[in-house]
Amino acid sequence: ARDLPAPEARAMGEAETARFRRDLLNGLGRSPKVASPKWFYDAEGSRLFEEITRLPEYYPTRQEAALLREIAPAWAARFGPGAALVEFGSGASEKTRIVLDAAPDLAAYVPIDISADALSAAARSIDKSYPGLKVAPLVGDFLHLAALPEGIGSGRRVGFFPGSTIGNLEPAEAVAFLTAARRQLGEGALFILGVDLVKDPETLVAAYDDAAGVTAAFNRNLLVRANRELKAGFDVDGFAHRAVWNPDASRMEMHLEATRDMEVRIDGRAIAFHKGETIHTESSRKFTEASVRELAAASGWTVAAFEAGPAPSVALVLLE
Ligand code: AVJ
Repeated sequence: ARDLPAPEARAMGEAETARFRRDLLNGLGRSPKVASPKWFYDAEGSRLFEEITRLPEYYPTRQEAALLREIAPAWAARFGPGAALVEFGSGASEKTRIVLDAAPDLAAYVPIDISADALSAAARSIDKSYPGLKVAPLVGDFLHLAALPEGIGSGRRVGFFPGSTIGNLEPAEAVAFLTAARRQLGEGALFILGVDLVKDPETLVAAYDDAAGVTAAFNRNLLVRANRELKAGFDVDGFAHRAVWNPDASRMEMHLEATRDMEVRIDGRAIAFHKGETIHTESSRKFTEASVRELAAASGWTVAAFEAGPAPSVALVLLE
């Protein structure tokens, strides 16, 4: 049975727009200019991301789903009776089903997502397929976690954070998030973490700069969204998509590069771009087993299992 999202969820629209405006203006006021990848995911951005996950070059989703299918039964056997699965940044929930299918004794599922629309669609579809499961969606930024909903039972809480979304966070943010999640999930918690692994730069760059241009559209959609929601004046075609491997920070970076000098007005403010200047829109950190173990240790978790799949490799990590 599904709890309807709280009525506040819809009213959050305006506050969310205000946060987007403040955050974007703040990021564009810096040097070098930055924007947070969390603003990619309006309806169109979420649709484009789903399209990315089916691209031949974008291996992480496919590789992770295959690996999860293999290991989910063994890991689910550790959940115990009446457990609750808490998914951070739930999105389209195809991977959720792999875990739910492997864990028939699960009592509750708590998807958390910043997009109220994506969240209620996903919650509805899970609710339909798993009638005995209590589905309790939570609208919000999983980085600034509200309390877990009531009535999700007293079993073990299992965090679920697949898709290498942890790679979007700065190292210190990732530690802060995993530390907060551990506190929030409480005594005896488990946490299933998906990470992408370091590999040859050609494979990595292709995954973020696909031949069909879907990732470029996904990146530029940030400007489209700003134009629509903030009445910003971006000339979207004046920005080129760039995907760059940064070996020192062990991360893929996406940038939007101004192809000429220009001035963009947002909210009465004029923001100058010179030709070649970029907005750094996303970092996707790539891990090694050692860097995952370091991250876990710094966050107070123990690595109970580390499973890497076949090339192009991603890994799933069970934390306790
Ligand atoms: C959903 C954040 C994991 O970083 O690979 C895909 C987003 N960006 N293509 C990633 C993304 C460009 C994706 N995450």
